[in-house]
Amino acid sequence: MMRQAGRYLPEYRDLKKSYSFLEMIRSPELAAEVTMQPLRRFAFDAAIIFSDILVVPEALGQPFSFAEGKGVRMEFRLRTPDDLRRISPDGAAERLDYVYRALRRTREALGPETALLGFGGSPWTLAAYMIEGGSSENGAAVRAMAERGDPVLVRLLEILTEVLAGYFRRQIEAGADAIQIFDSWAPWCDGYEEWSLRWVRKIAGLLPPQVPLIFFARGRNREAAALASTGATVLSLDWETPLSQVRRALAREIALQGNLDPVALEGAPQEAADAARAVLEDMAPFPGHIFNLGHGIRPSARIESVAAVLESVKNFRKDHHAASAR
Ligand code: 1CP
Repeated sequence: MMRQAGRYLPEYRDLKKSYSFLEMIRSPELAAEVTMQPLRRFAFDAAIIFSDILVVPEALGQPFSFAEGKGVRMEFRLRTPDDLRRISPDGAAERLDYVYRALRRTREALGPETALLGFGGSPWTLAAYMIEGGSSENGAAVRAMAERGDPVLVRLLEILTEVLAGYFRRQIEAGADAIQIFDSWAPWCDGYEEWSLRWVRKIAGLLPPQVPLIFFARGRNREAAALASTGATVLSLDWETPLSQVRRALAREIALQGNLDPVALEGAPQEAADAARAVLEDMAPFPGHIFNLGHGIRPSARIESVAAVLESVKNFRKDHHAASAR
């Protein structure tokens, strides 16, 4: 449920011997280096900056740590008006300066042909981490607060919305060509419009309209029309449903990103290439497809299979262009 950067690459695991994850994301030099690692091996047409969604709660005053393999721990749980006074939006976007510096470095290192993605969590997903106090099985506390319309949750969502809009604007100024919003805890949200979508829509309205906004809402492929109503330019989808099925349920103006099952990269190269081709063929009749995994790449992905998938995508495009030129 998180992205995995280059954990499938030996050069990433080497760096990991000298630095912790948090040291790497806080250092613009190391974060840029980790972002570039896969690009040196593979001709991807986009890179996503190496960071984490939890840097935003930290900038608000709620630090976090990782229990290796055991998920996230926030320094406290935010549930009462008193807890709310422990965080502050003032200067939060500025405190994330190390992310903007990492973006600037990466933007300079990438060629003009390669897009750079900035990102952040949705207000709902970040509120869930902040209220639960870290990783949680079922989001019981945040769900209960939503259920009773708790003003602490409403205020927290307002704060997160404001800070995220500033954070994304600064990421764009620092060279991000597009922004991806991760709503990883969408599955916990009853009343999705009220507790998640309307906040994402507010953020979308505060960003420059020419910059693509990619929205990933885990487990919500079937509500694609509602996701599109946020004003996102692209929906990033998991592999629960074929993209063509989502496409048919939608107006034409929104692009779809996805949705190869990341497990396919653990298999043999030929099988991985075939699985990628199936995703491409499914969407071939429609405009506006961005090929991607349906979720983050896994540390157990095989390098040869990543290469085979990339080859498959490049060949498919070539064949397809040749066919339409005829
Ligand atoms: O060394 C390690 O163990 C660190 C593993 C790791 C990595 C590589 C974490 C911890 N975060 C990341 C990077 C990351 N996370 C990126 C950068 C790009 C990339 O790696 O390719 C991005 C975009 C994220 C986003 C993220 N962080 C999400 C949303 C993504 C999604 O797919 O739904 C979430 C939920 C997180 C929180 C997070 N970060 C890390 C973990 C273990 C978790 C989940 C904790 C939990 O809920 O139990």
